Amino acid sequence: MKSRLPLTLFLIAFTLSAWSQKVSPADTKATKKTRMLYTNLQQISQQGTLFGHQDDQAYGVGWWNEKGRSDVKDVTGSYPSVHGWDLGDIGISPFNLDTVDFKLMRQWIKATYKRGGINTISWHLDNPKTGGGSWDKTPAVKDILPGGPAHKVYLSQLNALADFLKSCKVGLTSIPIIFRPFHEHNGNWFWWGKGHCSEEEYIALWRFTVDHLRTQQGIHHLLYAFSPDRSRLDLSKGAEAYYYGYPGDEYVDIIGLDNYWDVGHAKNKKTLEQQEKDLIQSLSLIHKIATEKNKVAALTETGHSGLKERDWFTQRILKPLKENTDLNIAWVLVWRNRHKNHFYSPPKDHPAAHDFQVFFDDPHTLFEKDLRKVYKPGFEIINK
Ligand code: BMA
Repeated sequence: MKSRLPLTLFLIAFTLSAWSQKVSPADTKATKKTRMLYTNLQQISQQGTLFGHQDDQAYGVGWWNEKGRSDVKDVTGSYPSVHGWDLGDIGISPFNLDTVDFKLMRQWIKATYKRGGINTISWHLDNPKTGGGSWDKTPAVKDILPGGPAHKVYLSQLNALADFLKSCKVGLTSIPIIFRPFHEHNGNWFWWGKGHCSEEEYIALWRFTVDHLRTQQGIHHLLYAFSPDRSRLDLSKGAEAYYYGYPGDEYVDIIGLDNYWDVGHAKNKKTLEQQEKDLIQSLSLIHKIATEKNKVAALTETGHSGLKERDWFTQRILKPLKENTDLNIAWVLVWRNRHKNHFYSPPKDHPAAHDFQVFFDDPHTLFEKDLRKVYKPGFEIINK
């Protein structure tokens, strides 16, 4: 009889290599559902790209807090699959910096989870030293670290954030959340940004924050997203530029990027072709880093305010993603629809709505309706 040894060895090696490539969260105590979400995000990124929208259920162009409404759903019939929220002003006010009621936000986070969508939270944290907003650039990072004169103030803000995150539960299950603090830190517009603290201080702040949430607060339902801003990232320097402020692999799950620059930013004078090349280069950079580190890459913020280009979604986002399916970008998230001059997904009847429908119909883009079981083994893509 022919020996089956080579086949058995091959199968063992194959299983081991598949196993070793599976991502696992930086938090070794991450909950089962958080782990599942992370592995599913990795798989999703190999098959398509999720679509995300900030504050999608809270308001849109010309409406505020209408049950079940969403500008994205008004056009496509589906909610986005990724829902962005922001905890700026938590612990200080019942409303976030953009006047979203935190109680309602919690309900929308729960509803999203129950429908099978994904929640991600950013934090436009007020300057703990001055009480001014995130854009108050008075240097503060050094002073809020342990031993610093404003450490207590920061701790109380962080603990308020932790209380909210802990309250995001359905029954006994904590809802997995992608947490994206201190974003765009390579830019100089926030108090945690470049020029207002040293790189070491920024890293210390990130690590302190994550350690505190994990150890003191016992929070294990978070995936952590790191997201520098493309406009301040020199692509010719590649990974070296990306790693400015990188707190370490034990502190990051999502290799993110905010990129409004290569998708038609008003100040970007490069040709469309060059912008597209730069976008692809920037996504290929995060893809490469994520692959090397066995993590997941995402375009954590993008968009074109006011959508003056009618075919922005298909030409600026879908085309580059479809032509480069090996980029493995788990999601793209566009910013909020505040009013008729500040919105990123087209309201119904807007000239860009038809193109957004085409974007939605494309098999590559994944909305909430297209997904099942993102928190379970063997997630499924349906409807496409
Ligand atoms: C900016 C704008 C602001 C908002 C901030 C935080 O891009 O939308 O109006 O306060 O994001 O959401």
